[in-house]
Amino acid sequence: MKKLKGIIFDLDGVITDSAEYHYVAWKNLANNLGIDIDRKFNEKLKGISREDSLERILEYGKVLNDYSDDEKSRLAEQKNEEYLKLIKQMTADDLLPGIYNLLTDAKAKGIKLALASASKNGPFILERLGIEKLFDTIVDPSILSAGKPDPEIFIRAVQQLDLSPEECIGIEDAEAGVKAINAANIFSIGVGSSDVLHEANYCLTNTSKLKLDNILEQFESTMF
Ligand code: B16
Ligand code: MG
Repeated sequence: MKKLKGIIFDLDGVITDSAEYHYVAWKNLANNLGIDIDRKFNEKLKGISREDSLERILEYGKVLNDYSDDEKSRLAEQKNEEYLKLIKQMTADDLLPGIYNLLTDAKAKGIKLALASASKNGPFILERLGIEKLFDTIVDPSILSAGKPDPEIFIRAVQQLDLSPEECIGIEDAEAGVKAINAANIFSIGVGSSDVLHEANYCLTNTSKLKLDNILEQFESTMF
């Protein structure tokens, strides 16, 4: 029988709802530039790096060519400053439902845990949430040559865990993230709307449904 040896977690929208803080910070920045973004557009920013998110917003506002690289760096920094102010207040209470139990249940079974987040603020957020010690490894997004939906971040997570893709599952809330997990040949779990995450091997509406027993049952019974 297949044996699950590693779980690779996305951060924003899976472990904690920092996706909402990203949205608030980007919306404010975009408004200052005369661009109005809504939640539907924001779906396209989930899992996408800070720099690429800014490009997408400027493109959406049809002003991509109006900014130099230096100006774009400053704008990205400005967004991050506002985002940091929002996430500084985070505590263990900000863990999404079911996540702490999933992490500790997996640990108790000897399953290794990795973080595969596009966020450069990942280690800081894990610390704020008090769960950094539960993770065996964190992929550093600054060394990636391509972001999600490219599979690189998940391939690196598997390597850092010293496992193979078929021994792992990946959990994501973003369309780009599910695509990245699938392209890495890892069993994918999507958390959120099945309209957005229909490519996932297993889709759940929210994190409270992420129970280790269910996950093991799905993983073991799916031909992969
Ligand atoms: P930062 P994930 C991603 O994290 C977010 O979904 C995305 O909205 C954000 O732009 C990206 O991290 C970069 O974050 O600005 O903190 O480096 O979903 O891959 O955990
Ligand atoms: Mg996410």
